[in-house]
Amino acid sequence: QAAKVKANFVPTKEDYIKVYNRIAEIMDEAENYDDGSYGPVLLRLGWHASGTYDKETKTGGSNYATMRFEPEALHGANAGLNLARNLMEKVKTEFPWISYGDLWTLGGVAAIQEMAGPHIPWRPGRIDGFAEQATPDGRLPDASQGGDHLRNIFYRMGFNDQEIVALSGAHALGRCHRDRSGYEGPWTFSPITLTNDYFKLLFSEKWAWKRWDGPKQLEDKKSKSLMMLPTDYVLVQDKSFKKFAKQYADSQDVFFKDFSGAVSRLFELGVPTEQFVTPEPWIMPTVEEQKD
Ligand code: DDH
Repeated sequence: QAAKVKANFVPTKEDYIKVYNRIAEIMDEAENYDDGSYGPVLLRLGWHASGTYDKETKTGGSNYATMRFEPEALHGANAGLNLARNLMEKVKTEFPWISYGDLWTLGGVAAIQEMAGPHIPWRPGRIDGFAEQATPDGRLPDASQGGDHLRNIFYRMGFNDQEIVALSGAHALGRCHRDRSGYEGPWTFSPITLTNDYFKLLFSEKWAWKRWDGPKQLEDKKSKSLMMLPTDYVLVQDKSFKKFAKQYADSQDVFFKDFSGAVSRLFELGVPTEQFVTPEPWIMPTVEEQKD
């Protein structure tokens, strides 16, 4: 594979925009899949590749794309992400010069931006690593747990309460799949458009434990078609989390601003600064913006 890459080829921002555009195209080739877009599952790939970071040992994170290797590929939290990795593999064959870490995080950026979210400042520089650099199981959040667990997991990555809440707003997108996580259903009525509806619904709806044979999850009493995980519901139970959740329910602009900052940082976890090709992250234009 590497032999096919011209030795002196140094990709520019324009080259990365081409990759972004190809990802955006593939995202839409999903007529018969879920809600009509692969965007949500691509975002989940970028997040799970990054969210393994441990600031104490400086291990994990998006640098080495170790989810390519077993056993990390088979960790319970990553169930279903083989689909997203396979989609990204198509892009990789067309642009063999991009590293997997850059590709997967750029996929997350494209997913958010093309699903009407804010710009996510992003820059390339991640390198492909080895199976030995893979992280142990248990670094990603467990949806059945409470506030202490959320804090343990996200403080380990270096995030604070506000960032935990902002990042969780990603659940405005996508859905749970019985055959992946055991949970079932979407969080919002518009799962392929990023909005602050996740926070609005947490406050506006009455949530009750779903009566079923699956894992403990909540459903909205009115439509019975939406869901919340125990870890989602904690955001309106815990006083500190609730304050930020209310701010985001009240203002999509405030949510977008904080979400953009937190995701940008999330996607850079574990990448030594000197590896980045530019001191300032780029703003990648959306497909729509490129038409102007
Ligand atoms: Fe998540 N998430 N996530 N999540 N997540 C699931 C789906 C999606 C948790 C558990 C689950 C974030 C935080 C948390 C997305 C993005 C992000 C599913 C369902 C579970 C379970 C998987 C399936 O069955 O297909 C928990 C717990 C947390 C937490 O404790 C905070 C964050 C921070 C993000 C992010 O992107 C920044 C997205 C998108 C999905 C939808 C995937 C899909 O296929 O649709």
